[in-house]
Amino acid sequence: MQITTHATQPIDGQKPGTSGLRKKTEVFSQADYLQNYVQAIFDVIEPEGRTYVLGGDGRYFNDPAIATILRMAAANGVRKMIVGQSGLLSTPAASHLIRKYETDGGFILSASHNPGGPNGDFGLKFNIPSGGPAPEAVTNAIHARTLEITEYRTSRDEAPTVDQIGRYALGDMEVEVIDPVADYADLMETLFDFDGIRELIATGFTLRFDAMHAVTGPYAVEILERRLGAKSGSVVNGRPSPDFGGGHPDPNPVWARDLVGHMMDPDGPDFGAASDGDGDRNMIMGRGIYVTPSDSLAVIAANAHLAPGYAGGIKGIARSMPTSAAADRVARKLGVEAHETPTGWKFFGTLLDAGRATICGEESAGTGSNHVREKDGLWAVLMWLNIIAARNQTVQQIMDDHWAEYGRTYYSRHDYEEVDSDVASALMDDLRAALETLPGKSFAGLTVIEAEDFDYTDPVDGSQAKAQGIILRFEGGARAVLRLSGTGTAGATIRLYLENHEAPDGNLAQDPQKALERVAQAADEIAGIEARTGRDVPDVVT
Ligand code: VG1
Ligand code: CO
Repeated sequence: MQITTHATQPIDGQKPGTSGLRKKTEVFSQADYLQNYVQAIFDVIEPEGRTYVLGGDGRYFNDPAIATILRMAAANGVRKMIVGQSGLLSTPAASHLIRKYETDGGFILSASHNPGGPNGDFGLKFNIPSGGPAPEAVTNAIHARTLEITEYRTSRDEAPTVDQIGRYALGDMEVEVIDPVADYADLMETLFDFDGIRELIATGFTLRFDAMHAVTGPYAVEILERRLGAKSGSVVNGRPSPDFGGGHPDPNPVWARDLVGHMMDPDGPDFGAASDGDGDRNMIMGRGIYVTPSDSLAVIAANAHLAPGYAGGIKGIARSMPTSAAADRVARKLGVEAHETPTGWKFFGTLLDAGRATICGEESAGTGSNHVREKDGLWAVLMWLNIIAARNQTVQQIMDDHWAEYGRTYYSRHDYEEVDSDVASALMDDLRAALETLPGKSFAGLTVIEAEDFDYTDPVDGSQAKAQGIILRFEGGARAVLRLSGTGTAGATIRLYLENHEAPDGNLAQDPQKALERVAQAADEIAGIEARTGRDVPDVVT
């Protein structure tokens, strides 16, 4: 095979964030940008003779990026690439394929819930042989390599098109194009009681799954409609589109407003769900009720044993630090380990590998288990359907029972988006500098009892992550967390996470925003969000 070596120069800013490298599409598609980054990955992972999985969420620039990566893989000595048909793979499906075929890792093209299109975002994430996102040691090495890169290699031959299933050659490299859905759907059948769910649906239980024009459409049609018998049309917006139908494929009450409308209709479906661009997030709703992701994690952990794949019980629960402590209460009751990690799925990998966590979750609509090494939107949907079928209860009844047993942890996240980066950094810096002075002081009638920056030491491999977010604890148990997003591509996003626990005999039927009003006010007085950003309301409330 003929290999071309291109001279290139380091490009600034190729530093992966919470989940891979994400940039504006126009940045990612500029000359040498993708190539530099991919070569930096290859320079770090020693690809000769190895096999990788490749696919993406189908957003704009997915196709040319697939072709570029195939040509570079061939030129870098890769033995085989396994590619989803039409370049499609959801993030959890890619993670599963990496594991199932015991490959050496995978390349996932997605900017997840960020909008797509020429004016949207693009992203690339490298996953390791366990199926999980590369840990920081690897992503740091890749970033370091981008700063010293002088050339990249690519094949002179064009890459095969990946629209048809089959085996192709690119020089000495094999390109195997596979059905992106089948392996994943088969895995789901091993974990959940498909007969039970099918029966539930056969008795008239209705559901609506909004794929938000993103990658889960084909997966949801196959699993929910074909294998489980939901009536045709239960999956809406199921055709992946390069710009997600002009929408924002983020499954939360703001961006999935249409689904919320259907679920709040007294004649609406019994169950509603949505997923994000790359299929790793989920939103769960019942008729008349939205389940916050933190509660969903707790309910799933408490009921996982009802699903065949988890019938032996769970070994531990891991949640990201900003996620509410609702799951910790479940862990305590079950007598299993509870872990609190920094934001981002990559921090769950060691715990899952070591068998110290079975169920993991994040407040950002991410839930999953040890079946793959990514969060998994449809997995969460199927887990809920399994729980509903086994308990023979509505979503509302399940939540009421859960709160009656464990109490209710009111929770909300307020996002301030596209804030001037300098203003956001100064806000965090000043807050960090003031931490020691806060305990004992009162704000909005709430006294701070503890104020700290979250530092994490991985209990399995001892790796450390510092300054992962500011935690403010108040007398009476309320908590506020502040951190800056690591997935945005324009300015900074300040995330303010709020929670307050109500005991089982307390008022379990409050409006969460009301229940959290004082904590929000106290956090704002402490951090000066409104004063510094000029924003009096958050852009997104979930
Ligand atoms: C956000 C979420 C985080 C999630 C990450 C990737 O990160 O808060 O919980 O793991 O997105 O999810 P950040 O740094 O913006 O807060 V996805 O579905 O965008 O890959
Ligand atoms: Co995602």
